Amino acid sequence: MTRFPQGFLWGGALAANQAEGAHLEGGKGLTTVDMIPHGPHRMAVKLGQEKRFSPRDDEFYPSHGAIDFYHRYRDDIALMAEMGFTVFRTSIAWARLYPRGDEHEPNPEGIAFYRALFEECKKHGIEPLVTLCHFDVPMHLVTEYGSWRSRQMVGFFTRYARTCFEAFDGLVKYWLTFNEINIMLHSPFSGAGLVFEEGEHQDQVKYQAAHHELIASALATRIAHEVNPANRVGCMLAGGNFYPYSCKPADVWTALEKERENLFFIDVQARGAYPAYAARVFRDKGVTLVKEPGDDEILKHTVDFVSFSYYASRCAAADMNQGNTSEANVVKSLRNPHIEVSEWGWGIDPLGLRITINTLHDRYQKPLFLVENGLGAVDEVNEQGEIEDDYRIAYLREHIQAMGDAIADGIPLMGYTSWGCIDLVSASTGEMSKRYGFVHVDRDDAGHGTLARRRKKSFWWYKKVIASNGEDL
Ligand code: BGP
Repeated sequence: MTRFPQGFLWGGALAANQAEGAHLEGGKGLTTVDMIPHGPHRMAVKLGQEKRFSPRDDEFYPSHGAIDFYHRYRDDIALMAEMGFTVFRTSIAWARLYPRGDEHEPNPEGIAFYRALFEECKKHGIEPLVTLCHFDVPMHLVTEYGSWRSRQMVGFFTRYARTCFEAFDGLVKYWLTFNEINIMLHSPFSGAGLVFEEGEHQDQVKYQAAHHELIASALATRIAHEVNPANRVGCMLAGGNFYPYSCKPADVWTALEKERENLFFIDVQARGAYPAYAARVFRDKGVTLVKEPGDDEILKHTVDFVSFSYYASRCAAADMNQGNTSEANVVKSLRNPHIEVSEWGWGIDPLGLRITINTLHDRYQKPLFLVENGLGAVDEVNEQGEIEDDYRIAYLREHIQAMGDAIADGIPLMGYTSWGCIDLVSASTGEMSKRYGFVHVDRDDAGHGTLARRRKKSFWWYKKVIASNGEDL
């Protein structure tokens, strides 16, 4: 039986800051992620607890070189085409187009780079799916304006978004505004460029910044439709349902609250207004939102589809101190005793994907796009020079099966881009040894290696999956 519809988009995903490298080439400015070092200070910087306004000489910054996709994208796209990709998700580095973020005119070299990249995709019959902001705010906007604390960011972002829609019109049709927008609550510097003063009311800062991002996202959606009505714009959620740790009503309630915290952004982006529960949540947290007249009208520009990442489901209880916890994808969760975990403690739960897809569709009634999913694992190159990543194949097989089940549940799913189709820098650890790819890259955690690309066993497997439109798993 055919489960995946004709025209279902198959491919893989990466992000500029985790792949391109060349962090100061082509006129690019420094971004938040270029300040996040590998090593002991990493977490404090990501949380906005330690100020970093320029890189230090004695530290290693994985984004600066990454996998050199900036210079090797032609060969890399050819590998994706060889697997039969019909979609390729990447992001535009805002600071390649606007190095400081507040210029009036874009940097032509940045536009030329992405034009060439998207043309390369099109040459191979691959549809680009492009994230406008994937964890990389230009640093000048952080130091000068306090990043998304400032309402002025709305103007900077929409100017940048318009530039993208106009410059790449006819090449790119599928757009995402902010990657994993909900992650800014958990990782405020890497998520939104927020740095805190000691003793500051962090929730106030975060939710005000969130409001600015939501306004910017709604305006960008409107602009995309004005520039070309064929444009399709999505929001992007760090997904994975919260299960109650037990059937105690208090645990069920906590899971519901966590779920709402997660879905808060998407509730606004997909339904066009703040959800009913927001007022009480703001009251409890002591948050007072500053809105401008007309904001509620702006928010009515909803997205065309809902995209999301799914790595793991999560568990919550009224008492989060019972049992073991995990921080899969930076969201605190109790360890679910009923499922296996990856080497990094991320729960492996394919049925959870079907549950998440069903929940999102019941709630939003919009087409869905799974734009990140995969298993981060250590790969060994054997004596024959091969990488037998059967564990990755097993993970992906089960999750693709779950996607097929959700389609059989009647849910419109547009496509699937597995995360890190070529090995890249891990967002959480900054390391290369946490690999997701079908293609291996010779680079280690300290940035050493030839950068040579090598097809893994999963490469041949995924090629077969795509060729059979998801039937031959
Ligand atoms: C998501 C991010 C990605 C990516 C992925 C895997 O949060 O959108 O950028 O990296 O998670 O996470 P990690 O790299 O930490 O394993």
